[in-house]
Amino acid sequence: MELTSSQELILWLGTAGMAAGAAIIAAIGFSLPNHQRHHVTASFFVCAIAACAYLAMATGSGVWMVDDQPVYYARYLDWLVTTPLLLLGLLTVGFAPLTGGGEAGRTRNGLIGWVLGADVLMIATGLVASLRGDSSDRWIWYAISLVFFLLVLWGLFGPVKQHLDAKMTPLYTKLLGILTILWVIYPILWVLGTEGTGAIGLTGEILVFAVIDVLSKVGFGILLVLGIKSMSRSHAAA
Ligand code: RET
Repeated sequence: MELTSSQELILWLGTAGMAAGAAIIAAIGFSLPNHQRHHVTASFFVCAIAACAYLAMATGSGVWMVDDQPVYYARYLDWLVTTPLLLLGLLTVGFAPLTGGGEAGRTRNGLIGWVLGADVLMIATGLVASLRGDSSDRWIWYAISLVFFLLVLWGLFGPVKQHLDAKMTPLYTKLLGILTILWVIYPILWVLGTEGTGAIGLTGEILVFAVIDVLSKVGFGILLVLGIKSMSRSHAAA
């Protein structure tokens, strides 16, 4: 499929935005104390992976034609890996340090399994919905994906909140609020875009996805590492 020049430009800007985000997050990481640097890795790789996915799309790959509509499966491969990493980054910020050994660690792993498992299914079933083309059963897959999305949010707003570190709770709550607002836009855009009802055209869809992708990866990652940085500063001062 031939991209129009404005579609190609948006995808190149997306590539540049993600690459710049990875570089900025790495740079902030180097200013963190050693024991806090692990907070940077997930956010860095989220942006690095997305930069590669955007580069693939800008250079014309990562797309299949289904019922005469382009389906950018590269997005879903990106999301399949980056959304679990985003969630893992958020959980790492929030969770209290483990005490009591054995059972507490297993409970923690169970919660991670819940949130990440539901998230992977949300993206995988969303990809199936996209590949169903004009077939009306795509809405069944869409509904299944939506159920798993709600399970992700339930995990993050419910059980995970009982395992937070008191001093990390404000940062966790702020990041979770931002994540929820940004992530809710995806299923809405899917309905409006070419894979759903076609109310907005392909260029509009590529543009809005690029903007929310950059906000939910670069913006979210920068806020996360800056949040950690300001907390380690205030603890050093205390
Ligand atoms: C789909 C369509 C089916 C229903 C739902 C969806 C949700 C997608 C989400 C994606 C988040 C992506 C992020 C990317 C970062 O760059 C698959 C669109 C519920 C929530 C955060």
